[in-house]
Amino acid sequence: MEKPVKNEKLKNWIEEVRQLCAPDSVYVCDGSKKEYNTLMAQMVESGAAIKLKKRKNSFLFRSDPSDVARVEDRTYISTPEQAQAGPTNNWVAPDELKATMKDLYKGCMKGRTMYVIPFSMGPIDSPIAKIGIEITDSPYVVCNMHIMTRVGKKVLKKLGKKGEFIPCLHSIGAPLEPGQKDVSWPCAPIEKKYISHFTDENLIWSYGSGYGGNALLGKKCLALRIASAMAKREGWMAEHMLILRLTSPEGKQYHIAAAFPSACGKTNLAMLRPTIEGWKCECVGDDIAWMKIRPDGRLHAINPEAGFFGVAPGTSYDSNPMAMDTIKKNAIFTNCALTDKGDVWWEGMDGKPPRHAIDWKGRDWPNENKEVAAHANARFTVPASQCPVICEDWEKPEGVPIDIFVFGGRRAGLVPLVYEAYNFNHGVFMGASASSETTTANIGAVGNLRRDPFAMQPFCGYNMGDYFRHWLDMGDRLGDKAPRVFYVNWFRKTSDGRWLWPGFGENSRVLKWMCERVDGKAEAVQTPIGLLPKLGSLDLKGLKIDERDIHELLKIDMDAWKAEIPDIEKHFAQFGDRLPDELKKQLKALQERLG
Ligand code: GTP
Ligand code: SPV
Ligand code: MN
Repeated sequence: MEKPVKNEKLKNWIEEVRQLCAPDSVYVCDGSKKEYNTLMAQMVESGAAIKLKKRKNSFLFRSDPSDVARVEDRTYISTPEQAQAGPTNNWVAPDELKATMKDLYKGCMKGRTMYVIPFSMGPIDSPIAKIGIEITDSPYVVCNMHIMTRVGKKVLKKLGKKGEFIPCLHSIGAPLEPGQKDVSWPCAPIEKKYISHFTDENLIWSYGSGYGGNALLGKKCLALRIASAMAKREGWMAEHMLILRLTSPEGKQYHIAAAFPSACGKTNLAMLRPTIEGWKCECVGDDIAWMKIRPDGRLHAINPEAGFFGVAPGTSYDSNPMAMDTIKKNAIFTNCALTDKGDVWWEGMDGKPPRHAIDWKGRDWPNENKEVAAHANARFTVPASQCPVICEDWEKPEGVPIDIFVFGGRRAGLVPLVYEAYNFNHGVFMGASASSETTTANIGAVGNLRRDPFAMQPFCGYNMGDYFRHWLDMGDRLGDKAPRVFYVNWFRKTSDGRWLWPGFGENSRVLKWMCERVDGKAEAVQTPIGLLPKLGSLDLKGLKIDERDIHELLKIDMDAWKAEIPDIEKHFAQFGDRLPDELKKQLKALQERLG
C-alpha cells in the first residue's frame, strides 16, 4: 500500500476501489508543482492538452462534444427515503443506485492510473474546513483539483491516522483494452453518467463525465450538496454565493454574499471594479460560501475553494479586467478557441475576432454555419491567489462577517434592478421564490424560466422545504445581527433585446445603495414587492443612461407581478407539509400588497 497514507479508513478505501476499478497503478498525489508539471507534460505528449505559446504555463483542453457541462438530469441525491431528497432532486434508493454504479465501476480504470487526491475545502487550519479524498482516473481532474482546492501532503498530515474525510469516487468511465489507443477526452455516454450523493454517509460517486462540477468533486458535489446536508445537521450554511468586500471612501468595510444561479454573474460581481469614486472592491470568493455564526453572534463566511472555474465567453478587459489579469498565467482553459498565434480566444473578448482560429471542436474557424469558436460554457481554471483584487483576508480561518445577502437571477422582464426585503423572513421568501432563465452551465434547454431558490435548485443536498426552514431558523438565531437582504436583476432587456442596465463595474452603484441602506443613509420607497430605491438615491453620477431606461428598471408592473403568484404557489405546493408556514404567510402578504 502507498506509504504516505497512514489513515486506516483511507487505506482500506483505496484498496477497495483498486480492486473494484482495476487500474494499472495507484498514485497518491502530493500536491507539488513537480507533480502538476509532470502530469501536464504527459497530457501534452498524449495530445490531450495543448501548451499555449502566448500564455505562461497555460494549457488548452477540448472536451468531447457530449461532455461540456454539468448534467442535472443525471445527478442524484440518494437517501434511504425519497422524502429526504425532496421534489427538486432526482432520487434512487442507495442500494439500487450503488448496485448499478458498482457494475459500471467494475474494471472501469483498466489501462489507466488511479490517482488519490487528498484535498481540503477551506484553508487547512480553518475550523470551518473539511477534508475530502478524490479518487479519479483523470489526470485533467488532478491538475484542476490542484488549482481549485488545497491538495497534498499537508492534508494527509492533518487527517492523521484517525481523522475523518469525505470519500469522492470519480471515474471517466472509459477503460482501455490492451493496445487500445486513448482519445483526447475519454468519457462515457450520457445514459451511463451518474453524479451521485449519498448524503447520509457523506459519500460521493461520480461516473462517466470529466467536466467541471461533474468531475471536480470538491466543488458542487462536496462543497454544496454534501455540505448543505451537513450544514443543516450542524447548524451552519453552505451556499452558492460569491463573497466580496466593499470599502467606502470613509474606509468602512461591508461584506456581501450573493447567490445567483450558474452563469448569472457571480464571478463578475466578485471581481468588480467600482465605477463610483472612492469605493474599493476585493474578492473573497466567486462561487461558494460556507458560513457559521461566531461568538460575536454574526455570520462569518469562508470561501472553501482555492481557485476560480470561471465562464470564459464574455470575459474581457471591458467586462471583467480583474479576471483577465488573473488568467495571464498558470491557467487551464477548456473548450476555448485556439488562435494561430498560440493563445486562447472566445466570443466577447476585447478587440476584433481573429481572422482564423481553431474552434473548440478542433476545426477551422470561422465556418460556413457561423458557429461559435468557443463553447458557451468554456471555462478557465486559475488560482484565486493570482487575482489582483483578492482580499488580504480571503484565507482568514474564521472568515469575514457578512453584512448583506443578495439574491438574483437572469430575467429579461418583470424583476426590477434592485429591491430590498422588508425584513429577514421576507428576504427568505425572496430567495425561496427566486427565478431565472436557464443557462449553458447545465446540459439541457437554455433560456427557460424556472424557479431556482437561493440559486441552489441544482445543489441542495436535501429536501428544499427543510432547507427553507433552515434559512428561517438561521434568521431566528441571528436576530438583529442577521444580514440585510436584497434582490437584483442585471439582465433586464428591452423588447428589441438590448440590455437596459450596463452591468459589470456599474453594478457598484447598486451595491453602494445597499451599503447606504444598511447605514440608514439611502432612501427607499415601499412597494408591494419590497423597498425600491427612491429616485435620486441611486448614485448615477457620470453614467450615461437614458432616464426612460432607469424608469423601466425601477418600475413595478402590478399585473405582471400578480400573474407570478400562481406560479409561486405551484412552486411552493410541491413541498407539501415541509413548506414552512412562514413562507405561506409571506406569499399571502405579497398577494395582499399587490391588491
Ligand atoms: P458559474 O460559474 O456558472 O456559477 O457562473 P457565475 O454566476 O459566476 O457567472 P459569471 O460571472 O461567469 O457570468 C456569466 C455570464 O454572464 C458571462 O457571460 C458574463 O459576461 C455575463 N454577466 C455577468 N455579469 C453581468 C452583468 O452585470 N450584466 C450583463 N449583461 N451580463 C453579465
Ligand atoms: C456552476 O455551474 O454553477 C459552476 C460550474 O460553477 S460547475 O463547476 O461545472 O458546476
Ligand atoms: Mn457556480
